[in-house]
Parts: sequence; structure tokens; C-alpha cells
Amino acid sequence: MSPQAAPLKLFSVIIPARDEEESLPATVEDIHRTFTAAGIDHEIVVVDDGSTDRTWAVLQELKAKIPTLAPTRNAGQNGFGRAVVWGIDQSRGDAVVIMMADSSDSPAHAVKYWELLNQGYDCAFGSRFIQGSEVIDYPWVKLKVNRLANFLVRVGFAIPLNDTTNAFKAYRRTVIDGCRPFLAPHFNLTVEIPLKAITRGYTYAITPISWQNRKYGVPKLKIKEMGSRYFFICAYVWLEKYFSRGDYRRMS
Ligand SMILES: Nc1nc2c(ncn2[C@@H]2O[C@H](COP(=O)(O)OP(=O)(O)O)[C@@H](O)[C@H]2O)c(=O)[nH]1
Ligand SMILES: [Mg+2]
Repeated sequence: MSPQAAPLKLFSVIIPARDEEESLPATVEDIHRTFTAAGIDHEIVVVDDGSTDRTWAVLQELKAKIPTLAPTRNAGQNGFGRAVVWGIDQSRGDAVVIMMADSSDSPAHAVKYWELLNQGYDCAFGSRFIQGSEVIDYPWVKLKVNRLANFLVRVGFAIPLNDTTNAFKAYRRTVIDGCRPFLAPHFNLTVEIPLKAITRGYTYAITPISWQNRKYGVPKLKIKEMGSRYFFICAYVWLEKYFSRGDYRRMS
């Protein structure tokens, strides 16, 4: 932990969204309600990434009810990773949390992340696979692939974290800026940020979280398409970890 870490003022929630007209209202309302009750100054940056449904119109309607909602449209090339980085670049908070549009992540756990960051940790990582976690309705094949991938990452990087692949994590902005440039345009950004953060020497806390499957819409993570891209990003950060002689480590 860095005891000298600056106190945090604004928490930016980054939500990449593609064709999420049905899921977004409940997701955004829950986050706003929970953060307001916890007294957390925040902004909810939803990035519409080339949706072909009413996602953008729904966001405009929601803005009338939710003052902390800050919708934006990714004007560049589409892709999950690009949309997240676009949202981060638009956001103003001194800490960010990445959450999904389909209510799979619990706002109460984002509050827990905020507390951990305020204790001085650079990053707050949830795990869905430790004591106290809860996973509802996780597709069976995806679970097997997930456990294998996370096991390999854990051994390859010699880290205790057993849920690196989940996007729902929070970071001080200093960490995000210290991990640039980001190379992953797709879902593989979900492993690039935490692996780089750890490799570059930022501190982190691990806490149990829950995850639930979406109620509306279709899941978009295609394991087959993504496999090689995940491997590429892991290999890249792995080379940095073992061969770069610390050239990219944080300045302290
Ligand atoms: N920006 C962007 N977001 C996406 C894309 N595909 C999925 N998402 C978002 O990523 C999150 C997780 O997607 P989801 O389909 O639930 O993935 P899964 O639950 O891992 O199968 C949701 O917030 C989606 O709206 C994409 O191509 N671009
Ligand atoms: Mg999902």
C-alpha cells in the first residue's frame, strides 16, 4: 500500500455498451442509487460503441433522471477495449471503475473498491472465485475456460489473483496513466490493465465479488475469436515482466 496516496474526490464509472437498450436503465439507476446512498461523488460514463438499437436514445432519456450520467459515443474504431479507453479518456475522476452494462457487477462491490482505493491501494480487484464470492448462472463451458485461463495467468505471472480476466476492477488514475499505451482493442483489455498494473509495481487489494448473467440481450464475448488475442496480450505483458529489466515500472 502507498500510505502517501492522495485522497480521492471523484469516482468515474466506465461502462462500455453495445446494443444494451434493455439492460442499461436498471444498471445505471442501481449504480446512481447505491453511490448516492454511500455519499460517493461520481460520474457514470457510458460509452455507446456503435450500437444499432436505441442505446443512445435510451441514454438521453436516462440523463434527464440521473444527473451524474455522462453518455458518450466512441467516435473512433469500435471494439470493447477501444470503447473502455475512450471512456477513460473522457472521464474526469481521480479513480475509475470498469463495469458492465448488463448488471452483471454489483454496485455495492464498487463501493467496496472505492473504500479500498481510499485506504491507499492503487488498484482494487474483485474475485468471483474466493470465499465470500457468488456466481449466478455462469455458462458451464465459459466457466471451465475461465478457470483454466486464470490458472495459467496466475502461474505464469506468479500472482495470487485468480480472476484476472474479469473487467470489473477499479484503479487510481495514476495507475491507468502509468499503464499506457494500451494495445488491446477488444475484450483482451480486461487482462492488459491488471497484468500491467501488477507488473509495473502498483499495489492492489483483492476482495470477494458477485457476478450474474444478463437478463436481456445476447452475450458478446466469443471465446474462440478472443483466445489468440488474450494470448497475445498475456505474452506481451509476460515479456515485459521478465525481460524489460523494469524499464516500465512505476516511478516511486
Ligand atoms: N464497447 C463495446 N462494448 C461491448 C462490445 N461487446 C460487448 N460489449 C459490452 O461489454 C460488456 C460485457 O458484454 P457481455 O456481452 O455481457 O459479455 P459476457 O457477459 O462476458 O458474455 C457489456 O457491457 C456489453 O455491452 C463491443 O463490441 N464494444
Ligand atoms: Mg455479460
